[in-house]
Amino acid sequence: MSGAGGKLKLYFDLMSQPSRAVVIFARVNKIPFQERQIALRKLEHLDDEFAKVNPFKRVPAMEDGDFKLLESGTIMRYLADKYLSSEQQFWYPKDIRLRSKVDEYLDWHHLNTRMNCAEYFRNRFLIPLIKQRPVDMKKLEFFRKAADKTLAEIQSYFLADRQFFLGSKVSVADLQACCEIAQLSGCGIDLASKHPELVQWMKRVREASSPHYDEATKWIYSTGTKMRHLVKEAKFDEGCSD
Ligand SMILES: N[C@@H](CCC(=O)N[C@@H](CS)C(=O)NCC(=O)O)C(=O)O
Repeated sequence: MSGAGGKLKLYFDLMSQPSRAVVIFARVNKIPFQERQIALRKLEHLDDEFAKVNPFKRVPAMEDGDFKLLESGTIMRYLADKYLSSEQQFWYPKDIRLRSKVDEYLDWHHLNTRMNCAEYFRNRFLIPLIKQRPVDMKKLEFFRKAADKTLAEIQSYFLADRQFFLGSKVSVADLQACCEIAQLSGCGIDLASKHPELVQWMKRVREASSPHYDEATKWIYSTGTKMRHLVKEAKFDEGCSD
């Protein structure tokens, strides 16, 4: 029922990894919300009007009546507690141990998956295209290695040999992680050769969030392919082996 009435408003851009997680989560769980698309490429996040919702000028953001909230992980947890039925509660379980495991990942996410994967993406594609200059290989190599380590840690610690982080059921932690990592695979970065189990897990997260995962993620696959092509065409990627 996204786009319909109701007092819940989500501000997002589907090109943004944390925005995608929030929107997919709300749509999969049929939480009614009004869409407020904020186009980053048009710098709409810098508008004064949006600053009234998020003074830090970032997406996603949420308004539920007169209550405003920032941070994708926090927004998903708020929505889960407020809107999910007991059958849907597995996304953010009430059980204190399971819930703490979701929180553990969501805290870890920012300085690991988010920082390393997003910086890898920015240095490999976004910065060369915006600044019209070759990839800074030293920086790229730093974040490529850091992202690789992060992915290995997700595999060995958070996923281990389970289907999802919590076991047999998907949670907001899987979705948050997967949306960030998809930014890399959307740009043609090969994850399968080094992290085959992670790729299988991403498929499971996608299936558990179907069809909304694909709908929300298709943009990064089409734009990512285009970005890779433009960086290559401009010969900004000389020395890149990914
Ligand atoms: N920790 C925040 C990150 C939000 C964020 O960095 N959003 C980016 C898009 S992915 C943004 O709005 N960037 C605009 C800017 O920094 O100017 C969350 O998880 O919600």
